Amino acid sequence: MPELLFDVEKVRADFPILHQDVNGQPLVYLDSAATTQKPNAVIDAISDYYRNDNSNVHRGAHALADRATVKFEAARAKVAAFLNAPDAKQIIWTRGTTESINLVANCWGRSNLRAGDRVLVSAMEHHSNIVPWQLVADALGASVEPIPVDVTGTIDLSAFEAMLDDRVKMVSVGHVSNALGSINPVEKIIALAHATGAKVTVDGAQAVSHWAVDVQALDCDFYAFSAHKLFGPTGLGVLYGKRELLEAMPPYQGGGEMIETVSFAGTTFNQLPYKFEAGTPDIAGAIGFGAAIDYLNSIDRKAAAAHEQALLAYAEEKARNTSGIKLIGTSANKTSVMSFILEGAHPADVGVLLDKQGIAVRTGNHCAQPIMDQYGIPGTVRASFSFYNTFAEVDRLFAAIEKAKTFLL
Ligand code: 7TS
Repeated sequence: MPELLFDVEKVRADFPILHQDVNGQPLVYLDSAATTQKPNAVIDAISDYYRNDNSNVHRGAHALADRATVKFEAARAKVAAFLNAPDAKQIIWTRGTTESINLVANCWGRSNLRAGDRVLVSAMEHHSNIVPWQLVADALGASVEPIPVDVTGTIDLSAFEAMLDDRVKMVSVGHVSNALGSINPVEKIIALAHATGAKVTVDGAQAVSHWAVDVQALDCDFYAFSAHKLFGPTGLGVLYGKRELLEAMPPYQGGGEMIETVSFAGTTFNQLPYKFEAGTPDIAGAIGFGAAIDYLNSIDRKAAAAHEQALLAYAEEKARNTSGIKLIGTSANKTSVMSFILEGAHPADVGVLLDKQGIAVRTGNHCAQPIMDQYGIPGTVRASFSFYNTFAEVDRLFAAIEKAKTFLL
């Protein structure tokens, strides 16, 4: 087993859910790409908020409303600092990555795309970075086209460059593929797209939990992610956008909070970010997410990332030495996602047999059907590792795979 460079037992103590038995065995949670587990700090922040501060934000002239508003806006400022965004006003709360991308597709897309325009997405996008663009493009007579991905799961940059022309108005790509783990060269994609006048949306759902993303260094136009994949609660997401683009975009959901004045003669809209936040937001979620960011800032993130990479290398080495396993997604640059098939067995059956041994993985097409079709498979078994996983858990996974093989092959 590789040498430990990160105090994994110390961080595991912060995650209460990890300490339980499932089907009579200690839980091995290898599904962090679907959602990460939550540290005590997040669980406590949410319960403290409901115990002590619960109130609606921005509208009450009383102490609880003030406290709730201060904590809610402090969380937004924490996200801005986390992404190195120039201003917290450029951080819009949404329900998740999916809603963030739908917001860009509707608010930016409907006012900027015309018939004949092209939107490029990679062939390995999550459905939530394909379908919102298709809905808007279909309504406007624009097209959504896939950027080719090679057999290792790596974007073909020269093919991408060849696709660019002045009809390409938006390039929307994942920072990291959820199905394969490939880290996409978004810096290069952004520079190439900007050179031909296209805007770039980055789906950061699978990136933010692994390293510090700097939206100004990237120079992306929009960046989307979900709190629940970053140790925070479900039901909350983030959209960062460049100020001039956000200012120019009309809102797509109307209601309270997003307006300045309402009359039947005409309505004017609130300033950023509230223009895009109709209705009562997920206040407890935002406050819980603020605690998640504080938690992340309290650990050595570089050591955590090195630990995740060591887990991946250890697991993939074992996979290469296990008969019947075929790795799907072997790009040179990957996050700690190991997707594989067991030849001769359906991924869903493998998943059930692993679960029976206390091991949680995800099986299926991972909401990335086009790339599964490209591989000619219905789906994979995906083990995704976070910094709270151990080498012993990787050993448990492979012992469980050997046992599953005796039933399946
Ligand atoms: N984009 C990527 C790259 C994702 O991995 C996901 C969720 C989404 C968008 C959508 O995020 P949501 O929070 O709005 O649902 N991915 C996964 C997954 O891999 N397993 O479960 C959810």
